[in-house]
Amino acid sequence: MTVANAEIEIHTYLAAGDERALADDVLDGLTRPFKELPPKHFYDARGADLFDRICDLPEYYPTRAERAILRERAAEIVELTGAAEIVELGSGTAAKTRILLDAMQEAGTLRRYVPLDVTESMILDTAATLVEEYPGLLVHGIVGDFERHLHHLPAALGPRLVVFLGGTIGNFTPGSRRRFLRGLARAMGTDDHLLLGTDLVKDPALLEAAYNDSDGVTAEFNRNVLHVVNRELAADFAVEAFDHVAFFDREREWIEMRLRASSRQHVHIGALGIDVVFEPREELRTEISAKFTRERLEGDLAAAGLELERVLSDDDELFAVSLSRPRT
Ligand code: SAH
Ligand code: AVI
Repeated sequence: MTVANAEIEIHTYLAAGDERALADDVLDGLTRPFKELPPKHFYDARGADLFDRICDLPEYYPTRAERAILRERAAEIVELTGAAEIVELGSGTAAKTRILLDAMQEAGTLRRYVPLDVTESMILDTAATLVEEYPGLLVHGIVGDFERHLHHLPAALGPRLVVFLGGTIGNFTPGSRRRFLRGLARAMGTDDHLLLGTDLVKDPALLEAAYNDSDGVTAEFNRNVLHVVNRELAADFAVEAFDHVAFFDREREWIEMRLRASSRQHVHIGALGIDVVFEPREELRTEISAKFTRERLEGDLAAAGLELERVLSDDDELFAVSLSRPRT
């Protein structure tokens, strides 16, 4: 643990770079018949910067739509929940979270912010900035994996709003998504609420444009995982030999991102002592981003033991933010 000052506590549950977890995922994912890596490895400092740039792209509507919902409904959310603290999973730069923190400050309930993210620099920067912006705010930052470290959340200081924004829940496959939500519901108290951002099913052309931006930022973000593997595991991916692919799977209703080898690739992964071959046009799946209908959302929350209280959407119904609480 690092205690920076009286307001800030930072707890780290990942070893530097978390090479071990990356090594396990790479060994498992690149030796399968259909190669795959989990999306959490996009987010080193460069990946986090690229994601920030994605959020500002004209094609990437989720951030704007979710921000509009929060601006419109933050006061109502705070009144309904009486939240004294926010626990944020995959907090990133906490850009939209400030809308909620402002509303809590306005209501006089704000005591603490508990961000949890795999990217240490994000947690450190956010903690330092927020204690300046909100005098008296306590920050308990957790550098960790929300799939493995929820049991390290501190005891609540009062009614808690657990926020999981950006549609990151869509990056789980459906079974893991329900398992994760169930674990989350169990970690919540009866006075707590979950505020969950979910991207909605819509015109495939709009969806596909959001993941194939004209500036190629998403392509760079996608390829970043190969830079991470090269650096952390002494691998020699020829990064530019992999093309960005993103398409909407209409049956499963999710966006799928892949990297496609433009020619035969032979990759040595030094830290694992293995060699991996990609045939020409062979693909590596790097992310799914599930899109939701009201039924899917209700089904997932109910299966997790969460009772849906509100579904808030933007004028164009591009995105939804739902409020739910553990069923008693
Ligand atoms: N909540 C922000 C950021 C979304 S990007 C927003 O709405 O804009 C996804 C964030 O989740 C990144 O900051 C990434 O580092 C983090 N993340 C991804 N997988 C994670 C995991 N398994 N555990 C913790 N954080 C994770
Ligand atoms: C963080 N997550 C919800 C984003 C998404 O849309 O699935 C990550 C992303 N991938 C490509 N663009 C943005």
